[in-house]
Amino acid sequence: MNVALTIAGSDPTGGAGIQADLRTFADLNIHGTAVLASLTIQNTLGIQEVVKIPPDLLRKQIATLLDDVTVQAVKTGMLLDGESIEIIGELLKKYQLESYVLDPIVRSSTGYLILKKDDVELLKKVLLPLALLVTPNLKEAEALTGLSVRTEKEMERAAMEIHAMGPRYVLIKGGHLEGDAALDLLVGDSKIQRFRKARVRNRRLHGAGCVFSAAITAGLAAGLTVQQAVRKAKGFVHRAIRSSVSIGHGRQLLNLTSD
Ligand code: PXL
Repeated sequence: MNVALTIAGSDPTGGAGIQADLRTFADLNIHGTAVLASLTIQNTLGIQEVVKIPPDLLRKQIATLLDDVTVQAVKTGMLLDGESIEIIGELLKKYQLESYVLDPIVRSSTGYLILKKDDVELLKKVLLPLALLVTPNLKEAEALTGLSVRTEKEMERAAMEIHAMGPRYVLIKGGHLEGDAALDLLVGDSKIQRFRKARVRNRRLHGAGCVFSAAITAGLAAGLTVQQAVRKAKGFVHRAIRSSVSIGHGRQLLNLTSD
């Protein structure tokens, strides 16, 4: 059985976080394991509060699982503080987790600040060099580099800068770029690759970033290359966005039910 691990936050709406990651793994025929790093109090209108998991409990959850279970790929999502970042860095090394996808969440789609500036610096120092792939959106690319990232040219420059910080691959997601195509840029292996899909318009979504990085992690757990995993995940996310659903009064969620 191929096994993937998500270390992320709880989202009670099921649209993002651990809940969405596990459903994505299941949809892609991967057994999902999950360690809670944070929890949120939220509905589709936004986050009201975030709560971190005490560091010793974070460490014990990961170590106990990995002392027993072999995982083929791992992703991290919502991390709230430097101590969690340090613990995860230490354990990724200890258990030699090489297929590691870092989703560098800085703010929620509704604008709630997740990671403070000092902790973004720590994430860059500790986790970026351990990542096989990091998946910033435009705002996160700006937070990682201090550059403006609003055009295709600026995406290229930021991807190069982030690549120089140590990850094997960088995928900048251009979902919020102006224009008709959703363009993502993958840098690694001394190449730049472009992935385009027609943009699905007029959707105010929550959780697309989580589902994308979880789908890539599932592909890696199944033995795909980074390029293959990104291509397959992009198709998966595109379909789930096209059939996105409203369950409350705020943002829509990707449709992760199988048809
Ligand atoms: O989309 C980022 C994200 C990740 N993880 C959790 C979240 C959110 C956004 O709200 O709640 C748990």
